Amino acid sequence: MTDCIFCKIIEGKLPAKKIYEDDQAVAFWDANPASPIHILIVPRVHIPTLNDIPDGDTLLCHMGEVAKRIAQDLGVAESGYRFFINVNKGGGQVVFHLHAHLISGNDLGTFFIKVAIIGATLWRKLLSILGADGTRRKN
Ligand code: DGP
Repeated sequence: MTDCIFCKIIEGKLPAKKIYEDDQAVAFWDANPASPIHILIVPRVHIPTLNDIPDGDTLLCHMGEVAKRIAQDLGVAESGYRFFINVNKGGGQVVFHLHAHLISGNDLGTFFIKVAIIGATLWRKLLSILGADGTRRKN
């Protein structure tokens, strides 16, 4: 596929921070990381989505093995990581060259959402105690 960015990365026509490669797959750091560790494991062959892998193909198995190996190399195999594939637009897939995500480390997005929820809850409680939100009954 000439206009596929992952094909171009695999062929070395576009830059990427590669971390692993073999005859079947290439792995590189995600350009828009969701966590401190965010690696994409990409088969060399252009397959648009998971749905396009023929039954019985061992490619997915190999991608899992690559993920395990990278997780070990990066020291997160024991502490833990996520390994997943987005499938089609409804599944969050943006690049239509099959790839798996390996994600680990602090999830700052989730952290800030939790802080915001706790902050909003405490703020509502404070307003309620002060009677500033109109919920406190006046005797
Ligand atoms: P997905 O939503 O599953 O299709 O994930 C696509 C990922 O690919 C997304 O996390 C951002 C990443 N990405 C997109 N373009 C590039 C690129 O040119 N270089 C690298 N390294 N990653 C890219």
